[in-house]
Amino acid sequence: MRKNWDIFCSVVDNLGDIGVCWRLARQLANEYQFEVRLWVDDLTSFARIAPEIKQDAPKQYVQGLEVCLWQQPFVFDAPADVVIETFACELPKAYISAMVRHVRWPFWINLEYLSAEDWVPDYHGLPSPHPSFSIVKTFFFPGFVQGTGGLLREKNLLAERDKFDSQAIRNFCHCYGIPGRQPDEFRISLFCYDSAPLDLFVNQWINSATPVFLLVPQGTVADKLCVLLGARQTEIGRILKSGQLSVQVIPFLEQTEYDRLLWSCDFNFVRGEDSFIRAQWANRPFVWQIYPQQEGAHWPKLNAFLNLYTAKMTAQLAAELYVLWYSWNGKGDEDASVWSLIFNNLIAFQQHQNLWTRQLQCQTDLASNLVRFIRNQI
Ligand code: TRH
Repeated sequence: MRKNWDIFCSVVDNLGDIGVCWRLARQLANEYQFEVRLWVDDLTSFARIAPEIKQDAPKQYVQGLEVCLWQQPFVFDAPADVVIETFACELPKAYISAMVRHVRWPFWINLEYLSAEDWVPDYHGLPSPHPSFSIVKTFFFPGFVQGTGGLLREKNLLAERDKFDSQAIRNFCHCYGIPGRQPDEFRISLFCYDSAPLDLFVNQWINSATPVFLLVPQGTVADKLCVLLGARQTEIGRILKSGQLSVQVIPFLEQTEYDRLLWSCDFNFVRGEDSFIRAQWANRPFVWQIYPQQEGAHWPKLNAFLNLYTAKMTAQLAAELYVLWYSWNGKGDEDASVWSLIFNNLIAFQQHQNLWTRQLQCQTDLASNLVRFIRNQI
């Protein structure tokens, strides 16, 4: 078996690229005992989700793998047995030349972004010949259905989630100064882009029939919320109140701690790619804010996921979910009371989520699919 893996990650913006690469790298190193090198061009972003990362170290060993700063000039010894180019980041030319010259060509995988669109199973696994060299790379597409590369899911993730009981939730909250739950309180985590229609939702939560407790990791959205609630500045830990709504800004969490936040809440707002997947493994009802692209290119992707996700819902429930998700993604009616649509049907949404998560669990996870793919090539 080929045991050395190089994963290349270029942080375009936000944290999804490094979020996915870090997860995959750890899984390959810790569950398969491969020698993994993760090349990253932005250690500052990386350190936000993994605080043990030293931002000035060109090379460091963290959690069972080697993290290398991808910089110019690109210095390396030899290419690995398996090379993963993530999200179409361009590998250094010197590295490609070394791959071509190598006595045994490395397997070259292009790990793509997640999409629920119909074409994904047709393109997953297709070869892409290099325009100037005879070496070929293979497209690897994550996905929600048979015939795709599946989703990232660590071996023990679901068992750990199930062990995370009410005492564990209390301990977690205690660590971050989050107060214990009031009996009828509804707890929400919020991770979204600045473009989300916060004021629309905040008004509905202020006037909610039930107390709403919103936990928001530090960042520009947290700042915006504090302004909306009349605070002069953001203070981590302080609880702001208005009507039925309480808001607490918490520190930006280490990546595995973020999972625990999702498990501690009744409902999660997530975005991008990685937190979107984690919300599904958390098995709580959620809303996804998709990464907005130019000319609305993200809408077909959002619709593809919604079609799949609501396929087994009643028409009424699906219609309500569409209204909420469209509204959160910026295509809503300003006056609509979208939150109550969801809130009044929480049990049905949770039941549906149980079904959906169980369905996803039947798929092989992405790392296992990758390893199997490489083994089958030999
Ligand atoms: O940061 P994102 O918006 O990333 C996006 C998407 O990946 C998108 O597809 C891509 O094109 C764009 O980046 C460039 O959202 P995402 O994918 O959820 O990544 C956030 C990561 O941050 C994820 O790994 C979870 C992690 N996280 C923490 O570790 N701690 C936290 O407190 C929070 C809120 C998130």
